[in-house]
Amino acid sequence: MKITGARVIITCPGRNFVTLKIETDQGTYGIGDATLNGRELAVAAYLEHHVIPNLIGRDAHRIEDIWQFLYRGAYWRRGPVTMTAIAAVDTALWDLKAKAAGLPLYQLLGGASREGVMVYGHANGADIDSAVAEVGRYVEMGYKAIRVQAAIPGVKGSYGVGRGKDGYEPAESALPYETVWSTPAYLDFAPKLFDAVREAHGPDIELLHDVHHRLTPIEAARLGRALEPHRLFWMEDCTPAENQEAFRLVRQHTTTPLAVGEIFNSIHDCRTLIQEQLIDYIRATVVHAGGITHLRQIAALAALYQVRTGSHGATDLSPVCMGAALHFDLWVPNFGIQEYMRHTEATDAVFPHAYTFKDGYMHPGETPGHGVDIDEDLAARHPYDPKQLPVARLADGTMWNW
Ligand code: EZ4
Ligand code: CO
Repeated sequence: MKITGARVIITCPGRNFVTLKIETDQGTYGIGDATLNGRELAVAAYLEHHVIPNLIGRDAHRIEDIWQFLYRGAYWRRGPVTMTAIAAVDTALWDLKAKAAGLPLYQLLGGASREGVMVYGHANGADIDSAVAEVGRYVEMGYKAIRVQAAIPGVKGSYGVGRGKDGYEPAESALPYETVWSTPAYLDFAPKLFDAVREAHGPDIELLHDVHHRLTPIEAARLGRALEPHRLFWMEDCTPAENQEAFRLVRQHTTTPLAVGEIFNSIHDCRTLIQEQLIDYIRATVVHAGGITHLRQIAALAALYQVRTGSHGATDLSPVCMGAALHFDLWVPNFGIQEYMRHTEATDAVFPHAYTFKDGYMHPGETPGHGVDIDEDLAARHPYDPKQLPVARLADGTMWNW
């Protein structure tokens, strides 16, 4: 099964997606997600100029060797752009191999370890009451687990909350929208939000919350403690994780479970976090962490330390990543939960897929491959629209972590 061609397809059905399509001499093709929110063209250029010329003529079955060639062979290792490009190749090759075998991808990984993949949705509110109502809407849709975010009073552009449009999509303008961050206002507000949600919806529903890298370790420890009575499923990205040792301090002070990893691209980003059992869930994804080939190494390391997976699944990860992630999730022994932020109808139309949602669980389907396709004619009708993620500043103007 020789690779005869590879192309990058960029489309914007409401938001930007980058897809790699690899074709073979068998008349088959595989696709992989290559979307890096706000930095799409960097990955596209890396693929077009530096990766695709290396693929032509290779045996598409040699997934591991191609992965090693692109990783070791590049000399300049790791980083989000490189690892997203490698992930796109890897995902497309797994898609091809599974199609060649006539099997859904999860069967090649080792078969199903469970009947369905528990997912969590996003309930966002402009205030506490609307967040509580939004949780109710997700409960009615069947979700067993729900992430809750609400606008902090007096704080411009709180993370995770839409600003008057349908659906939350943070990359909303060509140049970054400037938000303001106030740690004192947030630390005062967050426990009140979860008081109200637990009071309205009871003890059974699983609740999650994303701090989005905003706190220092000691502030994160304080929030974790304050939220212990609300029994969160996890507190996410409570402090930046470039310094993995920072989590030692958080861990010493709270039993609230911790999740980290949506911006990680390598096993080395989380080695200390996992080996010292500083986290409970690792959120690395197929698209940003080197594809299925690398993510399964991360998951295997995590399994040794009872750390479970909780892959990122925001709308900037395309349905192609979602499909591949669901195959991974159905197999991976130490699965925890999968994020599922629903795509728009326009996006789903460009990416027809076999995966389904029912009663809080998803299934990748039984279509050979990862079960996600791209309608190229429709994709071509949605040209690229440059958008970047917001930035955050403190009240005095100091740049902060968005
Ligand atoms: O801000 O994917 O848990 N989900 C998140 C996301 C991220 C976006 C950035 O592109 O934190 O909403
Ligand atoms: Co997050």
